[in-house]
Amino acid sequence: MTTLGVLMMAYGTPRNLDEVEPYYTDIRRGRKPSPAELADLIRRYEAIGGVSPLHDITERQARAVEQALNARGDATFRVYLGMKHTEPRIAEAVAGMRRDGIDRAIAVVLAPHYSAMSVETYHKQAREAALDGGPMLHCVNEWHLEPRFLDALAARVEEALRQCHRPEEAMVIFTAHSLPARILEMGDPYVDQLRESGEAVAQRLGLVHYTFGWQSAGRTQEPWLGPDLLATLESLRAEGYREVVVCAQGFVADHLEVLYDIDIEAKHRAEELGIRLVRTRQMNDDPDFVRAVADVIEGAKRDAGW
Ligand code: FEC
Repeated sequence: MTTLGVLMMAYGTPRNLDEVEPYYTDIRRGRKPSPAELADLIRRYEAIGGVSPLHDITERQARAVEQALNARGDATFRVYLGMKHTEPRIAEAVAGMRRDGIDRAIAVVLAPHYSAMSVETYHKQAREAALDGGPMLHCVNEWHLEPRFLDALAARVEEALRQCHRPEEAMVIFTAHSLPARILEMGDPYVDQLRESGEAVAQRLGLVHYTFGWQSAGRTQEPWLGPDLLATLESLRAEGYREVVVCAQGFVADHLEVLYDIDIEAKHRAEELGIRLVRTRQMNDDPDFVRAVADVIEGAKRDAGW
């Protein structure tokens, strides 16, 4: 049986506080942050314990998905991990496949919803790295409607609602990373896809009270998609809501944007407003999520005719 490569791509995170500056510079495409911007980001990492757990979680996700795929027995898969902003880089993962004689690979990003400003930037790096000698890549653009992913989201929302005093009166807010508002003029599918997965979860659970919110907008001059989660909390309070469930459906792991932006910043604002905020459990390397990603990869293999 020949081995099929899986290029699993994720955001990456600094492994210690000294790595925050080069990381931030990379995110800003080579522009160094100002001392104040850097200090603010370091402060946020310190608030979650100094480092983000994202790197460990991503590695566990990759190992678990490889095991799950190979346990199915239809083909042999080898997963290579490539990060957008830290080591091991996407290009290194592609070079590793070449060295190991892998000639075909499924490329998948650990982010379910497609945008030209997110998922496409990973694929671009992967395609450029593969130009020089392969492997041949089959890129998965989106997988936000993968049934087992929706089931996993629904199970987590249901679990969070059970922690509410009055679940039937709580508002569920589906959040995702904001992006510059100019994606709307570009005809980008990101916003629609977030609605689709949120609606699908709401339908599975028969939710009456649910809405959408944006989080973690970048600190740049241009307008970003809104309303921000903090503003959403304020309007919900004005409408009389006292309990909310925040489901960060655009992220699949615990990391800074969840552990700081929701667990510290949004919870603090909610408390000030007299709202109880319950966050849904992230996917991490939970078996139900691992199965969902394995399904995505098997589906892509079929689509590619491999
Ligand atoms: O735990 C960690 O250390 C890393 C968490 C992390 C994840 C993540 C995911 C996404 N981002 C997306 C878009 C942008 C855009 C900009 C931007 C900026 C930052 C900064 C940090 C950061 N992001 Fe991120 N993002 C994570 C962390 N992100 C830190 C810089 C400081 C700040 O603004 O807070 C703006 C770039 C610019 O300035 O030009 C745009 C999107 C995702 C979700 C999809 C994915 O995972 O790729 C979209 C995790």
